[in-house]
Amino acid sequence: MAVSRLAKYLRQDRLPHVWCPGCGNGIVMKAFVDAVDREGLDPDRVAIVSGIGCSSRVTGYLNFSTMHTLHGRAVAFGTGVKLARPEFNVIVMGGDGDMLAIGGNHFVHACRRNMDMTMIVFNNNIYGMTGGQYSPTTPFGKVASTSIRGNVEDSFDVVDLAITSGATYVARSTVFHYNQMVRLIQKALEHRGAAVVEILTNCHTYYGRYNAMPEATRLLQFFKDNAVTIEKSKKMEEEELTEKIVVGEFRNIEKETYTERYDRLVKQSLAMSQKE
Ligand SMILES: Cc1ncc(C[n+]2csc(CCOP(=O)(O)OP(=O)(O)O)c2C)c(N)n1
Ligand code: SF4
Repeated sequence: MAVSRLAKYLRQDRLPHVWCPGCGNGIVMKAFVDAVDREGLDPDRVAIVSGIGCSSRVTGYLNFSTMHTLHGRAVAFGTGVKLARPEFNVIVMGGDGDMLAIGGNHFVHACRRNMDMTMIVFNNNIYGMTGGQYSPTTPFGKVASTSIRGNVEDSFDVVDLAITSGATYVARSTVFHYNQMVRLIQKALEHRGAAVVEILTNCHTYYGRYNAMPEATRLLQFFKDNAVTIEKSKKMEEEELTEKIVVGEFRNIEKETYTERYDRLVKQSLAMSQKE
């Protein structure tokens, strides 16, 4: 059997993975290595950081410089890596719980600072690893193990949150839209500054089972049926957009990054102290 051109990016000795059969995490992982390959990135200059959760286990399988850190702290560790080794392409990956609940503070401040790194949010609308508790992206009314009669909270819109916080590249796709997902991750990897890519992914084991979509394919079908492009969404009424997943590139602007500003400040300070 021909070995995939992407196999070299995986730690074969760590396989098989721990994910449930059909879990979308594997699709995101493949899309990521596909994007790295298409971009021709030097694997020795790629650092990937994750926290804790099913999706965060991704760093165990990826054959780059990786750090599997603490729940919610991946963005903080990623920031440290970027400051220490600015020549690295730093990518932070994690679930909606990890990145937006316990790690929400780090997430918004990395966006605000325009930290030069890519943050990939694996949004399965639930805490998968710990048994299906609701998360900040569980939609209102949906069932989780901690909201058995329906979630009473409104959810975060990850794209809106990232844009409002200051991220300079923001995009959304789903695990059904493989080619789009690869393209958007590629653009995020190319981007200078804080890049956020939200990927809607299936946790059929918990989110799907609690919400009448117990098979992976049902959730993939949901993503297929409910995704609308940004262009199309602009022509739709607000009520028509309920439950729809607007996909595509929402923001892509150029702005000086945190590390660039810091470099400039250091150079200015050195020049000033030499004059004194
Ligand atoms: C400080 C801390 N609090 C709580 C936990 C328990 N915990 C582990 S994973 C997780 C949630 C995972 O959900 P998410 O980040 O959405 O990832 P998923 O498993 O859905 O991919 C929690 C609460 C922990 N490990 N450490
Ligand atoms: S519990 Fe959910 S997120 Fe975790 S591996 Fe299974 S399907 Fe994937």
